[in-house]
Amino acid sequence: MKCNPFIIDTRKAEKNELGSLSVLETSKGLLFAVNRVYYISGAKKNTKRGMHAHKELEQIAFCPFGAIRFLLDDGLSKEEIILNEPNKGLYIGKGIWREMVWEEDNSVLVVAASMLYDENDYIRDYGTFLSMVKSGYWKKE
Ligand code: T46
Repeated sequence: MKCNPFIIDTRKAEKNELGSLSVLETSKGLLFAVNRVYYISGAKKNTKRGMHAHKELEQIAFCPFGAIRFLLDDGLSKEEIILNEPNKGLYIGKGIWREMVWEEDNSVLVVAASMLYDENDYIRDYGTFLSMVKSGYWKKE
């Protein structure tokens, strides 16, 4: 079953003049076993990325520096979420079409992912995504 995206608050283990240390641990906010971490840096304001959904992949996205707007679409309804706080994560499960827009130069996107990179898990055509939603692809579990 797919699940709508939602914000996860990381635990602040430290906040003082040395900075802020935020953490997610297994069974305390980290919702799946992490098999891959990737990050995107050096993107300019108004950069657009994403434009795809995943068949099975679950992810938690963080923006520890800057601001990134997520356009999220489950095929029936759409929502926008801005990540701009280092202590917030955004859970994005399977079957969610996502687009990301860089709101500030050099905003950093860090992602913890449940699976290794697999191009076969991507749905990069919006029409195909909508057909899969309509056919109940994510309801058959
Ligand atoms: C997602 C959003 C939030 C790899 O070789 N290994 C990897 O782990 C990843 C993530 C990408 N790549 C290659 C595949 C493409 O040739 O890097 C290139 C750019 O990937 P893509 O166009 O999919 O990047 P984004 O920013 O559109 O999407 C990425 C993730 O791919 C995707 O899973 O949910 O960030």
